[in-house]
Amino acid sequence: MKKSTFPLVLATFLVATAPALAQVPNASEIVKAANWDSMETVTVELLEHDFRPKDLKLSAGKPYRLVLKNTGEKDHYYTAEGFFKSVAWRKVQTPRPHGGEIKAPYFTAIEAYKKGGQVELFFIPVTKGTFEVICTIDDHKEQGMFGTIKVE
Ligand SMILES: [Cu+2]
Repeated sequence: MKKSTFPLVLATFLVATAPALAQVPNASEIVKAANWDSMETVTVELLEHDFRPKDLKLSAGKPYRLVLKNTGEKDHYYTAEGFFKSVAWRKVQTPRPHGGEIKAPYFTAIEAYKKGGQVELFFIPVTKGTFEVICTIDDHKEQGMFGTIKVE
């Protein structure tokens, strides 16, 4: 009985995850065409065990700088894989003057180190919807490190 239902379960899983595997196809054109002078900065604090604020509301087509600042005593992740694959990425950077930047088609997880670690995400939301964000370390999600990013 269990054996015969397995392929169906697997097929459902593949269908459900398929859209999340795609990335924004024309991301570089979207990034190039955007007016980055109108960029809005949104800051999220990571600490034990919370994201502040927990829920973000962003506008599709608008350039953002999302600052993730870990003010806690432990390392924390800001993992929003579905969201990260649904935006046009410009870059991810750590602050000047001693930081650096990374450009990639998309990211799957972002970590900010304890006691002041800061990572800045530059992107334009493309796909509308509500995406989950969690910290994947130990039981941090169960302790309260979860939230949503809503794109309208
Ligand atoms: Cu955490």
